[in-house]
Amino acid sequence: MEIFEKFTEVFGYAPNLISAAPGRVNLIGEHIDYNGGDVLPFAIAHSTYAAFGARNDSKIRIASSLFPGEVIQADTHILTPLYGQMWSRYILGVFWAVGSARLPHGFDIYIDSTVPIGAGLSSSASVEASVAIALNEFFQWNMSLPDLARIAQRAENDFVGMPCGIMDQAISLMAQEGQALLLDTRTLKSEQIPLDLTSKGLELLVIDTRVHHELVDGGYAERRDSCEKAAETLGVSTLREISVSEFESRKREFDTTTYLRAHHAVTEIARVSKAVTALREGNYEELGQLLNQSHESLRDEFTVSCPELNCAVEVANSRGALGSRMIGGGYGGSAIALIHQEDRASIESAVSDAFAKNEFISPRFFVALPSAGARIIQRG
Ligand code: GAF
Repeated sequence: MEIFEKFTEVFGYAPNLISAAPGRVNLIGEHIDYNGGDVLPFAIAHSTYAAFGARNDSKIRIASSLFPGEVIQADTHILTPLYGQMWSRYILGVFWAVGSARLPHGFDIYIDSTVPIGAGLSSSASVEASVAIALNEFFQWNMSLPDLARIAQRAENDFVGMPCGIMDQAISLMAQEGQALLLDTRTLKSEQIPLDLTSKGLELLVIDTRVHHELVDGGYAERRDSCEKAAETLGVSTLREISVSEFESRKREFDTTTYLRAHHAVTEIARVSKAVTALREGNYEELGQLLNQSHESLRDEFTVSCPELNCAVEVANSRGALGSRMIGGGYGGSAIALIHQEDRASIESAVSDAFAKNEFISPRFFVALPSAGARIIQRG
């Protein structure tokens, strides 16, 4: 295995443990995980791989194929938020969130990843999940997957400084092959929902616009604030607790921006439940319509889309997709299109042509298949 050799080359000895954790596609339920709603993500095959070698002191050294030549040095006893280079914070943050009292010693760590960075496919959470699952295994903590997800989220919120919800960490840890995860983001109770598009002649095409987003900056936090403010105005703890009709009836209590952002959230929460019904009934036309409505709402009300994502969605739909939408935090990254398998080549070429015509960077495509969650792949 390549990561085994890479670790050995950098640190001069063989690793004790190797873990893997996937990126994700969110089928529907965008910007809902910090509003207490249900979300419906699934894991993709692209994963982060992490190799660990136990040390006999409290030091941590981290190297990665993504940043060749750099070795980040830290110590489990003196970690403070924002320590280290940006890329290493997703790893160090998990150590910090676990707390030095639980860490008898440090590690040498090598990180490799096939999850495209900044593509809205949750590369950061896959790094956190690969570290959380490895530490849990190494020290035999027997923590539940939802508890590990909370630790990983805390790392990202308080060590990296990105006020994300829990969806990405939870799906990376809790995913099962062939299933989407219906996740209640308040309780982390979940249900696996079979997602077998292939046998229906369908597939989910991921269109990576290659426009890179940076979620640590203000847009995400601002939208989260608007939703929280709206919940406060309504006298509820999260927007999940308010129905669409009740929300509409109190429209006058909000300024336009807050209204639109919160309107996206309450309608998107309702769409997730409709999407689960559509999936259970095998009603893919309806699922496609819900993806389209989700995109329109993210584009026009939540305003987190961008010209490249809108172009991908419009062209895919005009070439026969049942429905399409941007996924993830937005401002770039990827879109998904629910398509008939036989349309894939023509949709890919039409989207590529439209991108070229608009002078956008060439997009990348892959078909997303619901894959397994975080796991230990080798013990030394
Ligand atoms: C990002 C965040 F990390 C998630 O928590 C979620 O809010 C998502 O954007 C939007 O649904 O991936």
